Amino acid sequence: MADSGSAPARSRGNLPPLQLHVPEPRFRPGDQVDYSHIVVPPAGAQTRPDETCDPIETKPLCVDLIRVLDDEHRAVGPWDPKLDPETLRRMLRSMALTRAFDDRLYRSQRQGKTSFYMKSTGEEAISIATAFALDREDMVFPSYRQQGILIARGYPLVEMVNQIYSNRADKLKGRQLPVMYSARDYGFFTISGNLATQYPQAVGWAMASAIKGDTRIATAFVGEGSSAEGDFHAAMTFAAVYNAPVVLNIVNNQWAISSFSGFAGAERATFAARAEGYGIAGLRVDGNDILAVYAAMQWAADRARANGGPTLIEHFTYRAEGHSTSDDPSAYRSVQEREEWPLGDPITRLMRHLIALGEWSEDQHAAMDREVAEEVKAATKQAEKNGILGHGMHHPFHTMFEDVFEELPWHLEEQADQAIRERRTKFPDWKPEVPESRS
Ligand SMILES: Cc1ncc(C[n+]2csc(CCOP(=O)(O)OP(=O)(O)O)c2C)c(N)n1
Ligand SMILES: [Mg+2]
Repeated sequence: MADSGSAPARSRGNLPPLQLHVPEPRFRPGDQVDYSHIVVPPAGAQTRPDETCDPIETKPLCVDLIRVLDDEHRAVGPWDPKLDPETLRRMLRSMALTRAFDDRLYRSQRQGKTSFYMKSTGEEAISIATAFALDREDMVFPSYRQQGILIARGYPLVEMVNQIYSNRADKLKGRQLPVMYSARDYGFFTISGNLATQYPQAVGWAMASAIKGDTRIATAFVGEGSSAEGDFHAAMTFAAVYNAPVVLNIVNNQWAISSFSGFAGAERATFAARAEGYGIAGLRVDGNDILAVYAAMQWAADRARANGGPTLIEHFTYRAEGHSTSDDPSAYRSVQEREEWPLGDPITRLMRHLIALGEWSEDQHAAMDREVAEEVKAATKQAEKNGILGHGMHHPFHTMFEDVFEELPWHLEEQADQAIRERRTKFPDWKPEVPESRS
């Protein structure tokens, strides 16, 4: 038989056999984790070029780590955004509210009130700083871990819970996976489960904004794992070629479900370093330092507004919890990492900073935690009146076929009837909310 291309390996002369490198995380469950490979430069040591600089001037900032809060909890260096204490307290509260929301809704899933939930624990600074640094009119194209932006923009918590419970008040009519919010009036683009699609969408939106002569900019978020998607690179090319007014964020929380960041390229270069290849500005920032994130976001937003073009920001952080309620991280990583993460916890860091300024106290903090927990509890109780998973108080079954076509095409009409017939066979006691046949 002719050679099919699967002939056994053979040596040619003295050439070594070819090999692939398959990344392997440094530590697995039960290992003593050593963080010495994570370089944490001193806070305040990073230079801050002008927002209108040539992209190449940001090259050192793509491998460094922009940090503002130092070990004594002071804000130092040229990236200190010099925010007033009242703003800092509002940021602290938004982070605490986001964490309280996550904690309660996670428990709701365990109680069977929803099928699914995703926390952003440890990454709150990234969302909250973004919401504070951008204008309310700027458009956000988030991934599923930026609920903090919606919360900080004042979206009603009860609407979020209605969506998570897929109940009769869910504005998305139960058509989206829980946590995949959509809030046009809050500049929060529909979250998509198809990773990285938000990147080209954000760049397209930003280009349209420029074409229309508008002044609003766009921002997009992907996880470091999702940055391995083709959409990421297509978006980078468009953003660079047309100098789109967009801030492109990579949240490097070290993990993509059970895959460590090495599978997305972290062993080779920082994620921010990709900016240089596309000829755009790049920044790498301590994602657990809310002042550093705010300053980086503000810098990039100002640059975009001044027609300086796109910026790629890598937020270096750690996913403190499991990927979602369907995940058990103790199966693939060391459980101590969460406590030992060298860049600490973003809420604790801002709290200590405010205390060091004499603008906050442990007692005030404890009182705030109680307040935000009550606020979330009240929202969930209110949403529960509209129904929880499996209690039948969802949008009428037939509505799943509506709202796409002005008139339902014949094949969907058939599918709708078939679905209703199947449902009647499986659940003979089912009382349809509408006539059983649509015809
Ligand atoms: C295109 C696509 N591929 C794969 C998945 C399955 N998936 C959902 S979340 C996830 C991990 C993403 O990790 P990362 O981008 O680092 O974001 P993080 O969850 O850490 O915030 C994967 C692989 C998907 N939803 N879409
Ligand atoms: Mg990740």
